[in-house]
Amino acid sequence: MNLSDDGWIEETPGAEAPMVNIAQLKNGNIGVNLSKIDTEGKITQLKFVEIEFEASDSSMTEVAASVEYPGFIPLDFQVTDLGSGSDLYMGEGLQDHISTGGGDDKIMSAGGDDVVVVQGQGDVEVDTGLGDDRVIVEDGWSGTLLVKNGAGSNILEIGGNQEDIDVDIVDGKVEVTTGNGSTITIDEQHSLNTQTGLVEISDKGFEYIKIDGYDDQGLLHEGEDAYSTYIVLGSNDANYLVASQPDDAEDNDEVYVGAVMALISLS
Ligand SMILES: [Ca+2]
Repeated sequence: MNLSDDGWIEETPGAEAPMVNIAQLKNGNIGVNLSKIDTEGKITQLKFVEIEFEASDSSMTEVAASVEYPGFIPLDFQVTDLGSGSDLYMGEGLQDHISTGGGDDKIMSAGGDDVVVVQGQGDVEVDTGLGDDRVIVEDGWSGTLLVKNGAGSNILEIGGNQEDIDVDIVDGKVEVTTGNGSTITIDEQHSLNTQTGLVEISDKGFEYIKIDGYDDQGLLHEGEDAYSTYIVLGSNDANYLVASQPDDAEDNDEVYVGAVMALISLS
């Protein structure tokens, strides 16, 4: 895009078209979402901003901003930004977007396709409930995180440099040690299929963990070099793991299946 002198944005021929959605959120604030559409019609999420409008003086305040809103977002999320203190938060049976703001938080996001963003520092428990939920651990978070999901297509994203991420099974639970030594414990990631005798990813587990690619100097690969790694978590048992192509994976991304013994089927 080029910025012309009068402030209008002219579209560069052949470039990806921007798309802006503006809608009122359920908490009364205004949600503004920016995404782009490539020449093949694929939509890429760029930025979401929540704005509080004060009618008495027509002032607008940015309440929250994130790149991480998933995909082409419906703007009817119930958006909640918790503060830096230790919060106990019970979501509703609809689409919650909850940011912890740090602290020893306990989040129950209940039904709906929820997004929970874990931030700052603290010992956090997240129960996403039923639905296709996404737990995003922000770059810079430290502490302990215990995640329980209900049934659904659940995804875990871990921000920051995770080139040295470590995954282990402790007392039957998956324990992820992140690049800064924090631990993420995942309850009921695996379940035994009694018919095959093989251990599978349970419907309460994460379909995959998404991390971004960093270079040898510890810098995030950006632009054309940017890529993400999708980790499908096996266990120490004989596994049957299905590594389906993640919806948001692109050409240069890699899907990594981690297991001691695994029968792998790509679909
Ligand atoms: Ca908090």
